[in-house]
Amino acid sequence: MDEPNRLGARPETRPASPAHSEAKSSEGRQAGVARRSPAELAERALEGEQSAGARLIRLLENQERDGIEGLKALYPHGGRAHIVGITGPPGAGKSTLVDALIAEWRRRERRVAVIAVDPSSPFSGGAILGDRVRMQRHATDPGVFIRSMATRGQLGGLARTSFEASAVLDAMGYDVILVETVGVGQDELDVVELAHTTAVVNVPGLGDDIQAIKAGILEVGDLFILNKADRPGADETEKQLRLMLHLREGEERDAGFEPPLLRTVAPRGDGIVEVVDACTAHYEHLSTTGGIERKTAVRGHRFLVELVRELASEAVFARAAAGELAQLVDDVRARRTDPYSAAERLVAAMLKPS
Ligand SMILES: Nc1nc2c(ncn2[C@@H]2O[C@H](COP(=O)(O)OP(=O)(O)OP(=O)(O)O)[C@@H](O)[C@H]2O)c(=O)[nH]1
Ligand SMILES: [Mg+2]
Repeated sequence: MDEPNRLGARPETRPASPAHSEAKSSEGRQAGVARRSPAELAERALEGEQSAGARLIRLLENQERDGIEGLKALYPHGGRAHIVGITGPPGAGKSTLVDALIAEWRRRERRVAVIAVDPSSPFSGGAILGDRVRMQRHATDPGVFIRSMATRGQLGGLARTSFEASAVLDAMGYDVILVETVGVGQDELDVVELAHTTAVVNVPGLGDDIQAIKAGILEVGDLFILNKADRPGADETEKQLRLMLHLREGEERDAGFEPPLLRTVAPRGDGIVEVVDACTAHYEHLSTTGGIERKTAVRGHRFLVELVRELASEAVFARAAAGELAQLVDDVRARRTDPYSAAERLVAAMLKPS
């Protein structure tokens, strides 16, 4: 490392809060990491220490203060990673594709991080297990970082945790960050907003369903993958997809870039070189047309607004004495006042100089 102390912070100056010590953590080898201050974690993460990055991501996932402090220190170092979203229906082969894509990007000497999001199974963790198994061969490669996370259904869960995790991984110097998510509703659209490049995965035999499934996400794909091209019906599905892409023409998200449709057989690695080439071409297109800045600004705006909302409401409730809140709830219940007036009073109380 040429600049061993890029953060300019002395590790000893920020003792770890005892509240955050992970005595009950089952990951014994992380015990030392758990005792580190946010500044020290950030510094180690910048030096490429994966366990420090993993620890920060976990703190952020749990919405702990130390995670946010660490991210503040890391944030200025990011902005170089290419974030690629991989989305598509359950079982389409996304994890198998990601596994093959890691191998190809590694062959090109890129460092790769993966965030596999499972929005669907809050309890079983089944898909997450699947992700781990499929990407197992990369687990010991120091140039690869794989993190699975469940959103547990909380509102904006994916948007927030994947934004924060990708900011950490970006600062850590990963060249490519792959974000895998099952194509369901809002989570999928969140990924689109997070990623520079969105790959939409399809499989043969979706038949008429394809119309319904693709209605929303067809517009947002930068490239389309027809995986399981070894399965019957691949030609028919490709024909349908091409027709739909043709209908979409002229309303491309990034003018001048025509989203390719690529066939893959992920377990064999067929078509993977072409997918990586297409991702790279899309990123280059963005780079030369101001697209990176545009996307970063949109994402930054959205995240900033969300944070202001959160901080402002926290401040309101912190200022409202517990008794005052309870009184207002009671007034609303008894219709002595209405919820609008009650909310206005709480917010006005916060805005008053203390
Ligand atoms: N025949 C064939 N099978 C494939 C292909 N790609 C993946 N599979 C198989 O499809 C199954 C699902 O693959 P996954 O990679 O777990 O799919 P996924 O989209 O990540 O699944 P979820 O994360 O659970 O939504 C596995 O049994 C894979 O081996 C392919 O190109 N051809
Ligand atoms: Mg998967």
